[in-house]
Amino acid sequence: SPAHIKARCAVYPGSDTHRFPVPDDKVDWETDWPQYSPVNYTAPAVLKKPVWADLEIGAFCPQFNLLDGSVDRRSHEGQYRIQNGKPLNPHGRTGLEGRGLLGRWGPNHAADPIVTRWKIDSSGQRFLHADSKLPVLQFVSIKRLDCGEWAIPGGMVDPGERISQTLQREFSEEALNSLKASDSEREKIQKRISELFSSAGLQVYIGYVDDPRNTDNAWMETVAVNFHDESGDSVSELPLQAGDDAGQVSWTDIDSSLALYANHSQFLKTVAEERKAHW
Ligand code: RP5
Ligand code: MG
Ligand code: MG
Repeated sequence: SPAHIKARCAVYPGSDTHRFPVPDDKVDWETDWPQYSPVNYTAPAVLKKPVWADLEIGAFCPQFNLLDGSVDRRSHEGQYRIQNGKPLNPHGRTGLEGRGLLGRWGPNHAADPIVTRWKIDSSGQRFLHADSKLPVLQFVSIKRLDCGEWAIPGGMVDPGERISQTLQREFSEEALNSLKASDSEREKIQKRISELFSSAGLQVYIGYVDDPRNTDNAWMETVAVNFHDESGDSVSELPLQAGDDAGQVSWTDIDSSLALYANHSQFLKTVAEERKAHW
C-alpha cells in the first residue's frame, strides 16, 4: 500500500503541535534513521481519562494484538510490533508519538457506512455521465465538524459492539440526527434504516485508514460497507439531518474528483467499480 500522507500532515489536528517532518523514503520503520525525533503529544481531552480512552502506558498494560476484554486490540492488518511497551504504526513513521486525539494505543476501530442510490434525471431515468456514459451513484456524505472536510458518516466501534451495529448507529446519528429525535421518531428511523442495513452490504475496504489523527503509536482502522438503495424508495426518502459530529449532510455524486477526509475517496472508487458506475 502507498505510504500514508494525511498521517504526516504538518500540524496535528486540533493543536499547534508540528509533526517531525518525515520524507517518503523515511516512512518505513525498517529504514534506519538515527536523526528521527518525533514530538510527543497526547491531547488534554485524552489525558483526562474519559471512558473511551486508555490510560498512559506504565501501570496500564493493554493486551496488544488480542481481544482485550471487550476492547479489540487486534489489527485488520496482522500483528503489529511493540517497542518500549508501545505499539508501532503498521504503516510507518508519522512524526509524532503518543496518542494525539485517539483514545486507544494501537488500532482504534471504526466503521464506515456508504449509503448509495442512483442519480436520477428530470424524466426519472438514471442519469448518465457525459464523459464515461456510465450511470452516476450518489452517496450520503457529511461535513465533519472537527476539520470541515466532507466524509463518510463513520464512527468508532464501541467496546463489545458488532460492526453491523456501529454502521447503522453512526449513520443514524450523523446523517439522520437520531440522537436528537424523540423516542417515537427514533423508532421510525430505526425501522426504515434497519431494513437497508440488514441487507447484505458490500464490504469495500477493511484495514488501516490514512487519518490525520494517526500517530506512531495509535491509528485508525475501519471496515467500510456499502448499502445500496437500488430502487430509490428506501433511505432515499428519509429526510437527511446532520447530527453529532456532522455539521452538514447531503447526497453527493460519486466522482474521481471528490476530495474527502482521510482515504475515503479510495473506498468510493471501489463502490463505483463494483457497481459499474461512473468514477
Ligand atoms: C476515519 O475516522 C474513519 O474512516 C471514520 O470515518 C472516522 C471515525 O472517527 P470519528 O468520525 O468518530 O471521529 O478514520
Ligand atoms: Mg459519530
Ligand atoms: Mg464520525
